[in-house]
Amino acid sequence: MKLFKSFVIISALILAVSGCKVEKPADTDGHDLWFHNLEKVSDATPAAYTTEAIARNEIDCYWKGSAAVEIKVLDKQDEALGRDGYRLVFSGKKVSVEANTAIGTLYGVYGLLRLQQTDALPKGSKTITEVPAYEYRAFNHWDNLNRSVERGYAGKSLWNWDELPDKVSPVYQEYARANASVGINATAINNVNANAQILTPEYLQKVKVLADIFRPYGLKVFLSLNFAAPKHIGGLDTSDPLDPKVVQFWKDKTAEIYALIPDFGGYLVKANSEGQSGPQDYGRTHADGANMLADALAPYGGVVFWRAFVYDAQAEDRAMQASDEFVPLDGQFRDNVLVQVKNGPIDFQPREPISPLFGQAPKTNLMLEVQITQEYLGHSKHMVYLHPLWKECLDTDTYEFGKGSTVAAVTEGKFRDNKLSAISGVTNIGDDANWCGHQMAQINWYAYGRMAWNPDLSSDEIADEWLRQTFSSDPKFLKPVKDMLNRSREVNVSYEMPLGLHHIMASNAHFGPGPWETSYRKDWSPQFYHKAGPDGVGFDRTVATGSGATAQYNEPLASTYENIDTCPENLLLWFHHVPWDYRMKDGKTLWDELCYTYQSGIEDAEEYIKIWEKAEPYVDNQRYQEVRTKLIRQAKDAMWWRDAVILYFQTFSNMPIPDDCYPAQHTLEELQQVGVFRRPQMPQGGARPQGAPQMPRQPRPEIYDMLPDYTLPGMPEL
Ligand code: GCV
Repeated sequence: MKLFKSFVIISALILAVSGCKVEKPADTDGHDLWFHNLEKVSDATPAAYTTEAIARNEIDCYWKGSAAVEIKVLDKQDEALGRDGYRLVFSGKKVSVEANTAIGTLYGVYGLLRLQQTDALPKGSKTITEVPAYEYRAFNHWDNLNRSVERGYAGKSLWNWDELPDKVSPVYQEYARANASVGINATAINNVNANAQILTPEYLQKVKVLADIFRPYGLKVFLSLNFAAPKHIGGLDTSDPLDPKVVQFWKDKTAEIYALIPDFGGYLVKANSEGQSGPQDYGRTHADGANMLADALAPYGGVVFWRAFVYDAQAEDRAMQASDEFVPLDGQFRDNVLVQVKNGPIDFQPREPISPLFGQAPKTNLMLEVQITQEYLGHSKHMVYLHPLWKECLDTDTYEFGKGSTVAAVTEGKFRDNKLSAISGVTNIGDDANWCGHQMAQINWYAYGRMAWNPDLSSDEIADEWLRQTFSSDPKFLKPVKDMLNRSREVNVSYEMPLGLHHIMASNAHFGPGPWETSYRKDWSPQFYHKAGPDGVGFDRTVATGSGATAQYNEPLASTYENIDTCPENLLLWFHHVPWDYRMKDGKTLWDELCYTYQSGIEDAEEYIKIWEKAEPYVDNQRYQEVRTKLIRQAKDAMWWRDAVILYFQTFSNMPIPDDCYPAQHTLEELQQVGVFRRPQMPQGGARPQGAPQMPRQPRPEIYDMLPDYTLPGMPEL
């Protein structure tokens, strides 16, 4: 008996130890996104292509609980739930999904399945109420009609315009379902650098097919419009928003769209920005342009997302321009216009302060635009979880209406009578099998949706949800991989643009370092932003000696940024021009701090590889290998960034790289060659020379062939 007991104990111990050995999951290309771990319990198909039938079918196919699930559109409207909110009532052997609308119940069904998949179902009776913070939770596709995607790194556009309207890809429905599952309810399907062709009858028929597919999933179509469409496709000789013919053109066009798509969302507009036409071409204001479109949409309940991303080459400080142009227009926009503001005042850099406009236009419906595609954060080559970046912006206090006027509160409309509210994200989706180019970039799609629904969710909570649904809930996988994701934005800042440096990437492709580059437009030139010289580095935006941008913030932010001693060090070089030997709070010189920050970024990127290798047993081979290959590349790119930026700055600082940092592997001259092949150097501020080549928008595939190879000092075995 004793012997038997010992045998049992030893066997249990062996089992416990070999418990580390998990069964290797089957390979996947990642196309099933965060539905990956949903197990089918039935092969039922929806009874009809309606929201109600889809909601029922999702439960029939995937609900594993023993409790019966009732899905109920409330007879008596519950104001607290609004249009999209839902309630999950758990009681005994029943779960009730309740909402005011069918789409509310569908969100509730996805909410319930998420609780199931993340081991978060309540044990006893409980009621969970969920109401989205924003009315419009929008996607912006920068997809062109030829299926290229501006700043897209995941293949071609999903929309196959040549095949539409006759041939319909199953991907369109998969896309709508994925969006509904995280609450995204609006999608502007074409590039803001818009081709007016999208508004022709031929294209509108194609758009209608997409809208019909998206409708049961609660996804409204928006169109980006070209402000010059009256001239381009309307046969008019002007696009002046105050010209009656132009007003009529937009009224007719809008009526034509609503006849095809009764729940059409509205227009997204980039006007008088980066060469796009706009009301200013006719001496009119942004408000004139936006209001004219808003009036055309108003009878149908449509809205205008009017972008505040404006700047021109002559300004002393690009960071000030959106405020300079839009603050004087505060109070002039119609109720159904939302002014769409990028999170920072320049352009989706790895770190920016908030756009000051969030705190300066109390009478305007302001909405936040974030970028999900990683234009400046390593494209789909680098693993960067972006929620911490977005959350930093949402949580920043503008102080506009006193303490607590965070960007989230302002954009949610907490201080306005008009409760119209919206948020936009520039997608990272293409026709790649895994949708996003990088398996780990799917988290940014997921996180965007969850954030748009609930801006209070933490990065950690969202990463936890996503990893459990997409990979594994095993703590040995979950904890280290989640930690790695949570740190990844800060790591990216460390190896690309630390301490407030910005816009020092190689031009055009916006990939890799290019601090030495000049451009025929000074505001596209990295040197314009870092201003490195023998006296130091950084953009002086103080009122005392610089551009005065700090004054665009409300107190106490303005003085905090103005004063070098109180300015957060992670934005130091954004607001100040700082001597190389300036003493940082930890006693190091600015130069050493820069070197050590880059060094930490490289070491962290190297550590990702080790963490991922330990996660190997929990991940199918296909996704494991794909991610590992990209992580190796990312760590090498971190070295590349460091070498390029530090060696270039060293020509001004004349200070050594500290001995305990990795030595440079390549010379500045070698690295500058990479740049030379990518972009001809042009005199700063000069005009584009006649016949100068128009450089490609995307990185050339051979970029790594031009780049000398890197070894990773912290990873000798690679
Ligand atoms: C769609 C940046 C990007 C452009 C983009 C623009 C915008 O400048 O590089 O590709 O154009 O932002 O947001 O309109």
